[in-house]
Formats: sequence, structure tokens, C-alpha cells
Amino acid sequence: MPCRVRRKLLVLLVVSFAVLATAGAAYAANGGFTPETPHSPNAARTNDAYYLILGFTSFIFVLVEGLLIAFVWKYRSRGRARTVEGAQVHGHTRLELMWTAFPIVILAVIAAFVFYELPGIKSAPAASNPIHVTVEGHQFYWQFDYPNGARSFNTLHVPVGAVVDLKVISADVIHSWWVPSLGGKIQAIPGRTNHFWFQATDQGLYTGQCAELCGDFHASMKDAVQAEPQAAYQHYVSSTARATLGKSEWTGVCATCHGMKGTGGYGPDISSNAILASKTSIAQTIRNGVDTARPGVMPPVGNTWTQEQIAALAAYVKTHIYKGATTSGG
Ligand SMILES: [Cu+2]
Repeated sequence: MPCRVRRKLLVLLVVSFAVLATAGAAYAANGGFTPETPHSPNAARTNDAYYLILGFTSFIFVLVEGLLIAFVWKYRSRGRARTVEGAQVHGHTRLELMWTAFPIVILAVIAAFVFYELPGIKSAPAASNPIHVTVEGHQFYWQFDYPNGARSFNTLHVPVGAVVDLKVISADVIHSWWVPSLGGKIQAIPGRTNHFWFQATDQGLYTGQCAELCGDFHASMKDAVQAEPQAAYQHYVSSTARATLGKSEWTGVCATCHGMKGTGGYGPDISSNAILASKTSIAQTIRNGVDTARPGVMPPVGNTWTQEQIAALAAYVKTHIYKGATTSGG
């Protein structure tokens, strides 16, 4: 086989492998390059804008890289000495006008589309009679207050199809509420109230994550929305949330640092700590934190908790976590 033919074959093989490899990767998963499947109208509109921009940028990428490869091939040296200059091409008025006007048209189309989508992203559908929920960011958990006074932690229960209006606040530092498939992010800022809305269009558990670095355990500050039928939602807020308040406080708040059984993790083993035996001591500890001037020590996780919440936690830890104070010397 002549050297020239062999070289062409090699190039063809390399290009084919590159195309097959990237096509396989693209088919297997989005690899984090595209947004999650939307399950709320505002998320769907945000994604529409994303895909419009992705379409233009992909087209331009293929065009520019394709032309680059074509010109490299067309004007290759063909055995010329390195000192000899290639063909010099300059001046093409029509082409120059096209590559000036075309980007302006693209930017105008993107801007028009985004302005068309914005109202449907920002505002909930009119006359939707939303369910109002207060979302309170804490180091390092989310607390949800439902209209009937029920509370839950980290997982927000909502009826599928209902518009939910979130009043987003913070009890300590800046956090950011984010469940990607139900729309964008909104910051929880101390001393300020922000609003956000979504309408879960399908049943399911939609997961997210605090999107603002808020301290040592920021990475564990997960959030989720459980979209369920109306009857299941009603049952949850009128019965389950209250019945399991102490347990959900322990698992959603305390266990993050102290472990599910209280035997320690990032925080110390507290399973035999006498504080757990006293409601007053629990209240004092979670309302004030421990040595808060020192970074990395327990923050005042319950600084906004009600008496009912503290009583529920005290009852739960007494039965399920506290192993009795360790005795020394009999
Ligand atoms: Cu955070």
C-alpha cells in the first residue's frame, strides 16, 4: 500500500473512532451538559431557552471547526518547503457582511425568546390559588412550615399539580434553595424574604442541594420535594408530620453531625450525654449552639424552634437515642 493511501486510511480511522466515541457518550447520558428533565412550567421554560442557545452554539461550533479542518486540509503544504508561504487570500465583502450580520440576528433571536419566556418563569399562572410554604434555611438543613402549622425537614411535601408559593428566609447565613427539575435557584438571605414558585406536574421525589456555600456541612444540605396525590399530602400535613416531628428533627437535623444513633460522626458521640435526658438542656443547647465563636463547633440549629418542636425532640431522643449517662467508679 502506498504511503499516501496508508496515511489517508489512518486519518479516516482516527476521525471515525472520535465520532463513534463521542456519539456513544452522548447517547449514554447527558454527562451533566444539559439540564434535568423539567417537572414544573418555569423549569420547562428555562430549559427551552437553554436548548435554543445550545442549538446556535452547537451549529457555530460545527461550522467553525469544520471550516478549520477543511482549510487545514485544503491549504496543507503538499510537500512545499517550510520557508515557502502558502496562498494569501484577503478581502471578501459579501462574506465579511455575512459574518457581521449573522451574529446580530442570532443575538436578537435569543434576546426576543428570553423576554418572551421570562414572565412565565418569574410569575406563577394567574388565579392559581397557591399553597404558601415558608422555607427556612439553617446550618445545615431546610425547615418547611405548612399552612396548617405542620413542619417538616429537608423534604417538602406538596400535592401534584398544585402551585406552591415559597417564602424563602434564613435563620443564620446565606443559603440557596435549588431543586433543578422544579425551576431555578433562589437565595435564602438573613433579614430578607424572597419568593419562588413551582408546580410539580408529575408525582415523584425531586432532589436538590443547597447551592450557596454556607459552612462545614454545606455539602450535606440536601433538599427534596415529594409531589404526591392530594389525599396523601393532606394525610401528611394533618397527621404524619406531627406524629413524626421528633424523629424527623433528629434524622434531618441532629443526625447530620452526630450520626443516626447519636454515636458520633463529624460531631461527638452524644448517646450517653446527660443533656439528652433534660428538655431544658436540649433547649439551651440547640437554641444557643456550643462555643459558636469557634468555627466548626455546633451552630444554634434550633434558634427558631417552638416549644412543641423541642418537646418532640426531647421525647424522641429519650426513647430512641439516649443510652443513659456513663457512670464512673460505681
Ligand atoms: Cu449551603
